Amino acid sequence: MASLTADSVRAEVEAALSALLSARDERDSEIYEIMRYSALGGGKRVRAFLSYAFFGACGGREFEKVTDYACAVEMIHAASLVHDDLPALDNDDMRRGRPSCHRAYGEAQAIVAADGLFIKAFEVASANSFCTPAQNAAAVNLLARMAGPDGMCGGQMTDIRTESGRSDIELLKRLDTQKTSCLINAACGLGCIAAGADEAQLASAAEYAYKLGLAFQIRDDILDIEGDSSVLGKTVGKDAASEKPTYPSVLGLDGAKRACIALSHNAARAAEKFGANEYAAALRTLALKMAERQN
Ligand code: GRG
Repeated sequence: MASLTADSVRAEVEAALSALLSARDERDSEIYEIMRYSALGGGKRVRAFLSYAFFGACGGREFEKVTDYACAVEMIHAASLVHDDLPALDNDDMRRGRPSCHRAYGEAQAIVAADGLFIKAFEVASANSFCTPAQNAAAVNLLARMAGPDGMCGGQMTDIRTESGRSDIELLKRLDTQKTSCLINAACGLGCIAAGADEAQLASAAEYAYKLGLAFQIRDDILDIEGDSSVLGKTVGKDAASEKPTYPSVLGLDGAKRACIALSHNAARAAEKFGANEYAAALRTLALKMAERQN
């Protein structure tokens, strides 16, 4: 990779995803078609970018080492969006500017294709031929812990319970940390693992990830109020319609914006621990832009 930009990461990761999500037997073409619809249909690739940037910030230079790990995180993320859009969860008709997966293919097909993506991610991370078996084991372990019941799935379960309910900032912080920051932490940590980072670097990456992830989710909630559906590629106003507790509903819109800015500055400071190289600079810039993102 010549230089690390959002476009260069997107190109690398989407080419790799396309290769990884190709049916080996044409009788399996239906599930692969639906998995490709969900994993290749747009998306900012923020998580993949984080894997690449942490790989570089920890001294890694052969970026092919991190590609399969970045793809694994993007597959889990895509699977979670498919499930999140289902009628039993957020019931959203639009995702990434197109009909959500169940609207395009049917509910049963969407559930199963998301299961396929979720599990394919672990196959891919466990078999990264550019990393050692010990690195792959560490990568799979981190992914499982961050996506599972103590991470993203646990956060989603709390989210279901708190719908239409009362909330406070501590509950919301825990919920959003699990639902959103944990997978972002997996993305950052996998970049570190691919680069052979030490425990101190992994801990600094986690500090960055948890701050950035929370800022990311708060901005998501703010955009649900004042964002533009055509720019976001999804429906807006859903949180208010379902009376779902969010940072803006608990802190007010201005309070949520202040919290988002403070967290993005804290994340930028955490990135300073990685020095003055271009990758650490990209991590700082990403954090500082978080409070302004429009999609
Ligand atoms: C079985 C994999 C699986 C998951 C089940 C449904 C669920 C548990 C978790 C949902 C978690 C979720 C949707 C959290 C919200 C995270 C979030 C802010 C998503 C939006 O991410 P962006 O903006 O999306 O990066 P793009 O489209 O740009 O990739």
